Amino acid sequence: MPDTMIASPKTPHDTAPEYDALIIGAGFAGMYELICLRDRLGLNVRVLEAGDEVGGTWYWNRYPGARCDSESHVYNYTFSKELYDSWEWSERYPGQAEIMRYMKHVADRFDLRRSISFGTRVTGAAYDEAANRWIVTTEHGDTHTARFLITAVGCLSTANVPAIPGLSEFKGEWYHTGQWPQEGVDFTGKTVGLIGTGSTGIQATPVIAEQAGHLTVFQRTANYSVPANNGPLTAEFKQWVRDNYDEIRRISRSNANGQAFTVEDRSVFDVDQEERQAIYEAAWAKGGLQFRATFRDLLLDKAANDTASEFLKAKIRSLVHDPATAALLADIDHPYAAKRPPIDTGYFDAFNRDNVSLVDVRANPIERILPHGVQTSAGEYPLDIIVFATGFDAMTGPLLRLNIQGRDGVTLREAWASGPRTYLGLQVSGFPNLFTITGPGSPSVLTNMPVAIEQHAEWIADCIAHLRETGVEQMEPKPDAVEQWVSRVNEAASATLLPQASSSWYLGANVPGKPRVFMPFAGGMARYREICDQVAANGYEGFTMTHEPSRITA
Ligand code: N01
Repeated sequence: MPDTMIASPKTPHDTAPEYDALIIGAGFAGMYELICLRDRLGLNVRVLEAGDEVGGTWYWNRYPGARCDSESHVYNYTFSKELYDSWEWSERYPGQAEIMRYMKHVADRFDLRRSISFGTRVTGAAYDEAANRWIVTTEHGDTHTARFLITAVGCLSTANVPAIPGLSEFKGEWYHTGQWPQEGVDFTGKTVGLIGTGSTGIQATPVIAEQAGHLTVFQRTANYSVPANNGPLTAEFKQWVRDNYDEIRRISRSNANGQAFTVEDRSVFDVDQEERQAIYEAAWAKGGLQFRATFRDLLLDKAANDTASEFLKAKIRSLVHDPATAALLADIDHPYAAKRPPIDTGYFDAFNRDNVSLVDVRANPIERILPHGVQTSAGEYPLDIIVFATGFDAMTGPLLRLNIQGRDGVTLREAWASGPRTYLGLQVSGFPNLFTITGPGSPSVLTNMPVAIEQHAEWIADCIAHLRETGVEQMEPKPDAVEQWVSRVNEAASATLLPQASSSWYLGANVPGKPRVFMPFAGGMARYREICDQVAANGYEGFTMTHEPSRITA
């Protein structure tokens, strides 16, 4: 038989479905990137999603009390006025179930599901240099290939379950809030332990307390919280939202935090003690994250921050009846808002209930999980259910667990051994044609996420359109552009009080062994948008573009 007749055996990659772009994740980011690439650019796109529905963080985080801390009228897409007009939120802060309804509404309206493979967790992604394609492997063992790979995996999607000895022998039920069972958990009459007092633990505590026989909250780091002051939206407010789409969009896109409010342009020290107190009281009564916006120097000057911090600690002491519990809750070791500031509905009040107690696991650490409870250095706490509100391996965790391998087989884990290194949070040197929506080094978690997501998804789509128009096959950042951006991210953080919270997940401090690097860009969303636009306008400066051989001109 002549050689030419011998068929070479097919590798699984030869038969893998080929796409122009693969997107990992069908939350806010993946859904919008799909709209941008499939419907606007006409690309052949597939989204791979581990969950059985769209929704991303809202699909997984359905713990009791799960609710958005951004106000509903800014917690949505704004790319389409028709979409905006087709939806009406019911509450000031939308709950998890309502956000899921919104996301399903978007999926239906744009016919997104036909391009999404649900129940498909990505387990690996390797760059094939010769073919200039990404080969993506899923948990089912199948592969998909694409020229462009876009991660839309969120910043807070890798649950951090602490490695406490004995957990595997626990005879009761245990749950992490970020992997909550779809069918819910019945706490009725149960003795429940909740570990963690971040935004999640603070949202869940009052709701679980209402159901449980007894709830013990295990607190390692005390936290500030401002009342959400949630409630149903009035018909008048809903009309105002409808009438002010342009203005709401303009404000949220033109400030540092992506919210529909701007930080007041005054220093804490521009006003006297009495006026300052009145400003804080008004902000407390209004509720929500706006408390942070009362003065421009709250996050810049420790002395300024101390005034807010003292106000909030005094509020805790006034709300909680038992002085010892109040003292423990108010024993906060970091500046206000240096960690992501929680907002709550009845968190501190919950400690006035007879069935709620607080345990200090900073002074008396958890030593092990027993078959029927938790043991700290001070004693044993019998429990039927343990809730881990212990947060996430934030920002880098969701990307590293994809097992991404770039040029020359270098893994992302190796490239980021000392912390994440990106250009604009969008691309990584040595990983061509890989884009990371809201990646480390972008403002992401320091802003209202849909605003950050829309900017990234649109920038990436515009960039891919440019690559196709100009015959560029391969794009990746230059090492010196990455170097400069990493320095800029550090400088932006150092100009604020943010790095002063030593237990902050912004720094990776909540995960043992994780490099301590301040991960998001703290220079503000509006400034960041300008930088990205300028980079594009300057011919994507800082990136290496490799053209198709036929398109290279002398
Ligand atoms: O997680 P966290 P989260 N033993 O990391 C404690 C977003 N979010 O899920 O500070 C004992 O903030 C840990 O203690 P410490 C929001 O961006 C958004 O609450 O490390 N305790 C801390 O108290 C938020 O910031 C919404 O000392 C342990 C807690 O667990 C982010 O998600 C709603 C421990 C973890 O707090 C993460 O919030 C909710 C251990 N071994 C959350 N390990 C929205 O509104 C950890 N802890 C959209």
